[in-house]
Amino acid sequence: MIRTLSTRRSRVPLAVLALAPLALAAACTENADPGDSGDPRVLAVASTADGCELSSTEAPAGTLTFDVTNAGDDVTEFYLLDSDGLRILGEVENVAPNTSAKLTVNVGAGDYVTACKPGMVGDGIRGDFTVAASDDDGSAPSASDSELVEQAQTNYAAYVEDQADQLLTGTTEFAALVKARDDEAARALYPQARQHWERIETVAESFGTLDPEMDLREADLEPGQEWTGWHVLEKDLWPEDATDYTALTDEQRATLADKLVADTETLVELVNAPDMTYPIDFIANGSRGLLDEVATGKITGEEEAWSHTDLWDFQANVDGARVAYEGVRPIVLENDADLAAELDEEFADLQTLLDAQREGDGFVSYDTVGEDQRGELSDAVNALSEPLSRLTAAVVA
Ligand SMILES: [Cu+2]
Repeated sequence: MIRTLSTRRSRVPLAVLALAPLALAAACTENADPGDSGDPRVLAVASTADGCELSSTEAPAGTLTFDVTNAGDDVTEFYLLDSDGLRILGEVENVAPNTSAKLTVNVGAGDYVTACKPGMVGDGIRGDFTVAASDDDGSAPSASDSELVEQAQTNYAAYVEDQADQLLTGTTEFAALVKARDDEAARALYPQARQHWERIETVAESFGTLDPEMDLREADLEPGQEWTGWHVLEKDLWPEDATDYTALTDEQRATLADKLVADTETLVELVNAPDMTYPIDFIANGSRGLLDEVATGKITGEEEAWSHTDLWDFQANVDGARVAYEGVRPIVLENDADLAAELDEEFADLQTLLDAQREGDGFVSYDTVGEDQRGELSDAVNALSEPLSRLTAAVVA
């Protein structure tokens, strides 16, 4: 694993993290000042404690400039994300109160999501953004290879931070439910909170013991090793299939839940370290690594042995693999366009099979997925795995 990491300094004190507001629903509205130039590709963004207002929520394709003004009391960030809210196309960080900063990004026609993150923690205040087709297709023909690499690395670091922030929000909420013995709500939140972990699992794995402390499965416990993390609580929330199981005491639950939150805070600190970078080959290898996670842990149903929420993890690993791939795709397009076409197709095929297993806002229980369907999923993972194994060579070429 290649990573650069020096100080463990967080940008915000942990006490502030614990108080981060849950700002999910506020939407961007169109009542901010219009861009002063009258240019439809220049958008004004007003970030406040609980708002993220754009002068317009649509623009023509091409080079867009977001002029972000921070009218709140906390340092803020602004992101432009893909329509699924995962992959970051561009971001500005560290916008101090009463200052402004510009994000310039080439954007093609399509649906996107904008987000302001006052306090630089939590889920952010998200809204929809539409880019209409124009005579400019939003590609950046002049970008050199080194610029594409630089951009992919910056955007990937921002994606990891964003997922870690959302993981902390979800984990904090989950821990509180576990401690309060609100088991029904904890069971509902468990797979949702964990998807942010599974999307960046290969990054978490690069941080020494953090991964086993947070995500170790009972079957992988070594003699004498203490079992902590998500899956101990999973078993206590779904003890139905366990034999001779002794439920956790209130105190045991509290200790485990508090440790899970503390470990997540550590993860957030690590990924927010100012000089944390992910080299381009780390990103490409991470894409394949996440797909390997699917092949070894999710297809078999080993990851969520008690909750059977494996398909959520499956989807999250695939999300993470796809985001990493799409981030480096402009480089692949230049170096090996056939490989890009093959990967696009295999990712789409696998997604079609996963979509067939959706139920409500999630997925069916994995113990109801028959051998035939598991076999189909496994074949699609293998079909994607082969071209994905050639990704790193294509981006460092
Ligand atoms: Cu996992």
